[in-house]
Amino acid sequence: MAVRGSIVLLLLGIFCYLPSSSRCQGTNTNETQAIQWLAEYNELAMKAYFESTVASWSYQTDITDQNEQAMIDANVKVAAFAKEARTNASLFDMTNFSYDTKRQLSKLKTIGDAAIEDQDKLEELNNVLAGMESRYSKGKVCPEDGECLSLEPGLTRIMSKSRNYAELNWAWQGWREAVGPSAKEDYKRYVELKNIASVANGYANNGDYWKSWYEVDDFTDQLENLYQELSPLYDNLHAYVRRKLYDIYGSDYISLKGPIPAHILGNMWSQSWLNILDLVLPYKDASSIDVTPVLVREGYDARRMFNVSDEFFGSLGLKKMTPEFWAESMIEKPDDREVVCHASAWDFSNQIDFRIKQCTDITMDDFITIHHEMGHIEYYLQYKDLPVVYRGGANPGFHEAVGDTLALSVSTPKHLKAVGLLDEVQDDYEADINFLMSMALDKIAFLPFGYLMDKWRWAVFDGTITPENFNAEWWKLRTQYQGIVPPTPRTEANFDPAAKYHIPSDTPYIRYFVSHILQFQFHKAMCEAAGHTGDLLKCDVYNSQEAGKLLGDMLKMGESKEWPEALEKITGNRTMTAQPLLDYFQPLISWLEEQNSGEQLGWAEAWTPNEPPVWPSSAISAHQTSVWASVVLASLVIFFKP
Ligand code: KAF
Ligand code: ZN
Repeated sequence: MAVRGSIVLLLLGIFCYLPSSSRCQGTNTNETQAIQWLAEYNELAMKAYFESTVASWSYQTDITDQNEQAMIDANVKVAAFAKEARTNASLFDMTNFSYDTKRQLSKLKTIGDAAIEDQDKLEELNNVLAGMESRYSKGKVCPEDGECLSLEPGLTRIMSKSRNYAELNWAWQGWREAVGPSAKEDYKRYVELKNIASVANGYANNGDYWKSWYEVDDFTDQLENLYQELSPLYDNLHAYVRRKLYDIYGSDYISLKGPIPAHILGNMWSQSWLNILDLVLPYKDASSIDVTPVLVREGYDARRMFNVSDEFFGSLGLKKMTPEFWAESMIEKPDDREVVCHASAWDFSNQIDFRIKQCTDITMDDFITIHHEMGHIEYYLQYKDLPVVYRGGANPGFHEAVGDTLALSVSTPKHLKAVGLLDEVQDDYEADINFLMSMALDKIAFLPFGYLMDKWRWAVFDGTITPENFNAEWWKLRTQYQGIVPPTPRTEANFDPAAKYHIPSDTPYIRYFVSHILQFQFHKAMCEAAGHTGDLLKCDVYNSQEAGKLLGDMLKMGESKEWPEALEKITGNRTMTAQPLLDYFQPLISWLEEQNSGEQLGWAEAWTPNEPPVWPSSAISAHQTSVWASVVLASLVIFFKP
């Protein structure tokens, strides 16, 4: 195979005299040769991407200087490979080629960071990226006494479990102090270098390049329309939760007309509010829907949680995880080395090796994340026989939606009871509202965050937001869209965007917003295929081969067609629509509207919460002791005054 491919290239070279010069570009009209060259490219690409993925895996599961350098070297090497492939793909005149040959060749002409001409700059970008990722992953917050805490599991547990305003503030601010300011200089350079790469790929800036992956001109208009359609639902959830938090934390910290302090919503970024379900549960007497206590009580470990998820995929007739997957994945946080804990799913491009890396904690949150990650692996397994250029989601949002779609079935109380993760379940209106509230705290609360992350980055890349106002503009968006405020004032000495993994790790985020729309469209379609009737919120596609086939057939397409085609294949519809999501939540929407009568929706009031007390309490008692000492001293002075 390698020899034949080389002959084709050699012939092209002789024909053009100078194989990679612009004189040769677009001169070969022979589609058979193009197809042959693509097959050759595919074999080489599998090997090249395997090598660089191995290096990245080694680094992310064992952050050392040596592994970092090996990864950078491998990235530079694979960039040279991508560049050469682009040059060779450009030799063809595709005008009369079939849709498929054209699509494959076109994909090879856009090469991401590899487009940076200057080798030093390419290496510099890789260095900047590795530095940002490792500083984020190694970030720790140290209490005055006791062990330092990393994000997973230490700080995450505090954010989800603590109801102490000051302690939450300690973890929230501590994390931002630990990983924010030190990322700023690198991030400035990162923006410059990413823009250089994107311009070299033919885009105005890196934001435009990221948007181009969605292959539709009006992508941002579509998003804005979806957002507008959903914001009334968010506003209602926000007002309801704000009232409950007001009842708990009081008027020092909550205004009923203003934004909510960002640190009391159960999550480091206020992106999911599921962890404060107990504070806002509509009907206290209905049966519990939190599986965390059961997971702990029943002695679940990471492997057993992964098995439950794998079994669900299998029940649909979808592909199960492979022996290599179980042998090589990292599903627990090692205690003998630094790793990148943020969950991810890996395709080593060799059609055999697929892995998950996750620092699993025994919680409901992580149980759902396992399904999310396995959804990525399922996609990989379904499209593994396509050419490498087509091994990706129909768009990035599709990739993010697969596992979440199945998790919509898994999360239903009836399903959780059936697999022994809930003790008892009620089946009445109150139980439905409690359940929908838990889903809304996860899915609806997420929407504005999912939208604003890349709104901020698009503006950074196009120069509308500059380093002088990185943090101020970040908080403008956080307040405008999420209706939250920082617990204490922020300045440009802070760099809070860097406290969210996807910013220092160069991972686009709009995919998750798209996914939150798509997963309800997929869920509805699969429920219909499974013969489900009645409320969408009750649907569980467990064991349905029909639902599995519907999904699997779409996944098998990879990115060989534009996404509207993939969407049509599974839903019969070519457009993103919020309707299935709105249908799913309809009972809760009506309930919230009723609860909020007399409540002022929105957060128009310019308001900031009072300063939290000092934490930990030892510091408070030290402070209080000195206050008491002064009082006693003053009394003595008065008493003994002659
Ligand atoms: C998703 C679902 C529910 C709630 C919230 C989210 C958003 C988001 C978050 O903020 O936590 N979720 C994740 O980041 C899950 C990790 C991942 O699976 O999306 C992971 C992120 C990642 C990590 C390293 C490099 C690139 C991306 N994505 C993948 O592993 C992945 C992405 C595309 C294809 C295949 C795998
Ligand atoms: Zn994901």
